[in-house]
Amino acid sequence: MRLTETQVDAYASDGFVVVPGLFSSAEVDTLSSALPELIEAHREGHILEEGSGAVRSVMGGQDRVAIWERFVRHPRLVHAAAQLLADPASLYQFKVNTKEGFKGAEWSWHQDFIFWHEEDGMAYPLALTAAVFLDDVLEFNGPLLMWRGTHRHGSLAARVEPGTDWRANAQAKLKYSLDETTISRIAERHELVSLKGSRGTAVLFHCNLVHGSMPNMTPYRRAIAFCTYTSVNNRFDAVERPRPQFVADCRGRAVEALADDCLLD
Ligand SMILES: O=C(O)CCC(=O)C(=O)O
Repeated sequence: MRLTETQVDAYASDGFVVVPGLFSSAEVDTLSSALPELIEAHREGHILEEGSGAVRSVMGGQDRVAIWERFVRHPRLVHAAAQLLADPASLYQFKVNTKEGFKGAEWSWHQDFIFWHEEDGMAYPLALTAAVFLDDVLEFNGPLLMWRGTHRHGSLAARVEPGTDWRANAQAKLKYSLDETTISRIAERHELVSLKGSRGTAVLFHCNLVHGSMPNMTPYRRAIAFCTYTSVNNRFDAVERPRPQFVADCRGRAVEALADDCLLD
């Protein structure tokens, strides 16, 4: 699949592009029904919600469940990522954030690149994430909130929470988050967008886009699968405490895309 010129332009100016119906209902059914298997098969990748102990995120584990391995190599994702990166794409991170009904907590305001730069030595912001909705994302169940066009500011100064455990990077209070003064300044110049859509919708967003999400106060789960791709020409510098490869794959190997019907056969 190739994105249209309009979609490429939207990504360049807004820092994200929404592609409704990128995956069909049958494809999402397949993925959704394989989610419990992924969660069960890859316990070491769990991040739990504070308090309830519900699974907040499962990081990696795609190599343990065939359908998820096919998903990260799906040509609609891999080719779109390569097109926007203008380079062959390497899979750097895969995760599913489940945001369970009544239990899913917020994700504070942040940019992604600073995590990858500080924790994994990613040299350049040549990375994007494809977020694929596994559930209908409503205005009520904790949609992704994005400040349009903020990727153009580069890395903004983040507040740093102490801690070395990789799980702390993904708690409601994130390790590198943006403070109220920074967000208030952003609000003067940028529009805030809430990314709602039916299951199967995908959003591709730049690694310096400011984003977050609110808690899920409803009974409706909001699971989203995130595949982060980086350019094979990006560089990773050595870091003191490398994170597990299922959290950050820094090998820079080009992903070989599969056939378009790989989720259905
Ligand atoms: O799942 C969410 O609501 C937000 C996830 C997010 O911001 C991230 O993984 O960078």
